[in-house]
Amino acid sequence: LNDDTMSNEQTFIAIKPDGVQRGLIGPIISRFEARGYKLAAIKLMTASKDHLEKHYEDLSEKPFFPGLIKYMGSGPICAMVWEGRDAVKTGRALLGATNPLASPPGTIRGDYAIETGRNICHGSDSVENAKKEIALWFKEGEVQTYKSALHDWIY
Ligand code: RTP
Repeated sequence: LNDDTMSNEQTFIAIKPDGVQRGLIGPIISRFEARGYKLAAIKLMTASKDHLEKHYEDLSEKPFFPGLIKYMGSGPICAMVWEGRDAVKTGRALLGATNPLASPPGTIRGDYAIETGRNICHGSDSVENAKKEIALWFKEGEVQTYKSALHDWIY
């Protein structure tokens, strides 16, 4: 049994509107659960333009920014916090590459997507950004702390 701080690492994972509308919430959640991560928060939310512009503020100068904001606001997003050892880096590995065509089969994008502009999911790219994103998408009290049955068996 190992209680190091990395096993408490949290990442923000979102299923984008195309992923929600295609019925991929279940399969995506299953992969994080099967790998041994613990769900700490989840909600469906249609995000405002202002909220999405904050979420993607680092990309505001990119030519695809307006289209990205429109796509992300086109329907509900499934916002989640997943917790466990190395959750940020391994979460990105489970999602695959930004361009789904560059993402091998076995990854979420490599199995379910073919367009960068419709790549069904988002994952934080650093621990620092994960903290920012979790604070943007969730209020205090919406992120749960509990000991799951996984704990004794995965760690
Ligand atoms: P995300 O933040 O959604 O997890 O994606 P990422 O880190 O893998 O990629 P990033 O470069 O941060 O881009 C954010 C999202 O913008 C859309 N995008 N479109 N048309 C384009 O060239 C283009 N490039 C990026 C994608 O939806 C990407 O996930």
